[in-house]
Amino acid sequence: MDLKKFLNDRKKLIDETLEKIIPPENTFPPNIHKAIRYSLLGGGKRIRPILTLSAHELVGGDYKSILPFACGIELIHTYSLIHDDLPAMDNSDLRRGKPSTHKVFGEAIAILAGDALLTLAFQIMTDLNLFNDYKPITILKAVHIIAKAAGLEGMIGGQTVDIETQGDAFDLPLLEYIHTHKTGALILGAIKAGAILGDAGEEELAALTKYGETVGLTFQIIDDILDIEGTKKALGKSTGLDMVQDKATYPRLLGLEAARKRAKELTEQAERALDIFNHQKAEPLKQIARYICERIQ
Ligand code: GRG
Repeated sequence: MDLKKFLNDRKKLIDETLEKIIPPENTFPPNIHKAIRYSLLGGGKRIRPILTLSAHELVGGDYKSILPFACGIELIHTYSLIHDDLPAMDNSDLRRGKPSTHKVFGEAIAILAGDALLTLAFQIMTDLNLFNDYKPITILKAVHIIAKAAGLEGMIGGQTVDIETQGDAFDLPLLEYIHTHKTGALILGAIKAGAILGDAGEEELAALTKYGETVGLTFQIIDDILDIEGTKKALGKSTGLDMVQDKATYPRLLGLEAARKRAKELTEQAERALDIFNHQKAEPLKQIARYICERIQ
């Protein structure tokens, strides 16, 4: 399997769907619509919706019928990036290779664009068209998973602890709470929602949950490593912020080498979790796990 082509093809489909589901630029009021399009389109790896589509396919679903739902998760992710870049949060000037949303549109519009993306995501994930192909209870369960992942029990919980513990001494349990919630929860939620929409059986869902937990944590460990080793140009965002902001990160607790080793161990666990599936069908998710561990941008 050619992973690069697979990711590019899926990204293209996701980008086309995003373009269809968000309002045109000239919609009134213009500034917020411009800000939404600026932050959402033309950048981003789209890894979360790709994971949703792949988990859905792995349990026998047709990924094309959940494209808008998967894009809803990308909207939530983009909102989190806009808010994360604000001066009150990470205070970052660069995102996806461009000036951050608040740098171009001002803080008020950036906050509102984030809020609008979050609510629009739930509007899209509950669009009536989805009810032609999926049972209401299945859609409800998938939306519930995403709400939990994005909210207090997930991303917001993690972000809160991340911010409130800056400058403090930290240990592994605190670090893993931050990572599994701030970043891991939405990645895990994206995978579980795809599986649930595909009517995954209990064993399948447990395997994909283990996969999602390990891949989600790996994603943030690598993000921490790239904050030290990566370049602004390749990443399209500012680097070195973790050290300046005195943040709890894997490399700071364990050192770079041990952080990489932990990411590799987790990736092996992620791949093993998928052993219950047909080898060929599980290949995309296995390769995505390796890509997350080895990514350089
Ligand atoms: C509600 C005010 C308010 C703020 C919320 C929840 C939140 C702020 C921020 C979420 C935390 C966050 C942004 C975590 C970082 C996750 C991460 C590694 C982002 C980068 O993801 P990639 O590499 O980015 O997938 P692209 O650009 O490829 O989509």
